[in-house]
Amino acid sequence: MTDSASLLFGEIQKGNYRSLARGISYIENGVTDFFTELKDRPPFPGAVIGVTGPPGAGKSTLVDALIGQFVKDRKKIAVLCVDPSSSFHSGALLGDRIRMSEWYNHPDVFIRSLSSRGSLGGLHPGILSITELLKAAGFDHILIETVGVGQNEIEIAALADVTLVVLVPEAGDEIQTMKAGLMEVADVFVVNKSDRPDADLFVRSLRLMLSPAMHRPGWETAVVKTVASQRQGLEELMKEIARRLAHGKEGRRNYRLLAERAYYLIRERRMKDVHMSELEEAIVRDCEKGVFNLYQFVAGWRK
Ligand SMILES: Nc1nc2c(ncn2[C@@H]2O[C@H](COP(=O)(O)OP(=O)(O)OP(=O)(O)O)[C@@H](O)[C@H]2O)c(=O)[nH]1
Ligand SMILES: [Mg+2]
Repeated sequence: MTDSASLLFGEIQKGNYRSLARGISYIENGVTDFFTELKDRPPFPGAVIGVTGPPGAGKSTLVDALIGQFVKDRKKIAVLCVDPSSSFHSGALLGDRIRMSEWYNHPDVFIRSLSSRGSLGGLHPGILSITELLKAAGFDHILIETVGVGQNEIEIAALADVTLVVLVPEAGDEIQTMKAGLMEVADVFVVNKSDRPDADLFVRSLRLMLSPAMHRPGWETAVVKTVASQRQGLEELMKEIARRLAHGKEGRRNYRLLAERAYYLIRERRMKDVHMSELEEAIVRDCEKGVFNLYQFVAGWRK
């Protein structure tokens, strides 16, 4: 596999989209993680922009609008859409849900749906390597859309150089109980659907809520109003994204981010040969033998 992986990687670096699609499938299916290929190269440029937020907040509409802006700036854009609600290979179905069809055939745009693999939800464990592959293919920006439920938004923030959390004005009550996690991961809060009443009120209470955090060093969360469906507020949002990408995360926040990525990758590599189906089969065998002790089972696994 190593030889063919490196050949495939070479094709991907030349910008061959078919090879890229194949490479991503290889990572998704655990055929290879391109570790060797990625290890021996200087880091690629290319920035990851995470877009997360509650279901229906307008993430896809916003991503669609952002693609337009980036393409206008002559950037190459890749989009990964992650659907945590469906595990296994529902990629084709997912395609219908995203409203980005006008970009599917654009030469500078690559769109791919990913399912989350683990039965406990969360992002696909190979997603970090997939973003590296996209960088290798020469994409300037990689947008990752994921619904902010469970652990997703925390994981996405570890992968992303800039994290946009998309909210809607109706989230007025929600905001009081908003998970601390969501507050911490946001570099930019996008208040979408600002054509709705109470948008300004919502922005004010959001800013009020953020103000104590703002006094912490390295902490500066922007709030931007948009109407994604009408392409409004995009210039300001683009400016905020560019500003954050130019500065990078500051000091300790950057090291923390890298530590989280390292943790993610180490976990992925360590868990590589642990498969749910194999565990289940072994458990069935043990249970049929008599009393089952989970700890004994784990202690004895692949010893
Ligand atoms: N009024 C209004 N509607 C919007 C706006 N942006 C998006 N919508 C609509 O909101 C609905 C949901 O938009 P999506 O972009 O699919 O939202 P999403 O967050 O990607 O949804 P999921 O991926 O299912 O979580 C669609 O009907 C959009 O047309 C906006 O700024 N104003
Ligand atoms: Mg969507």
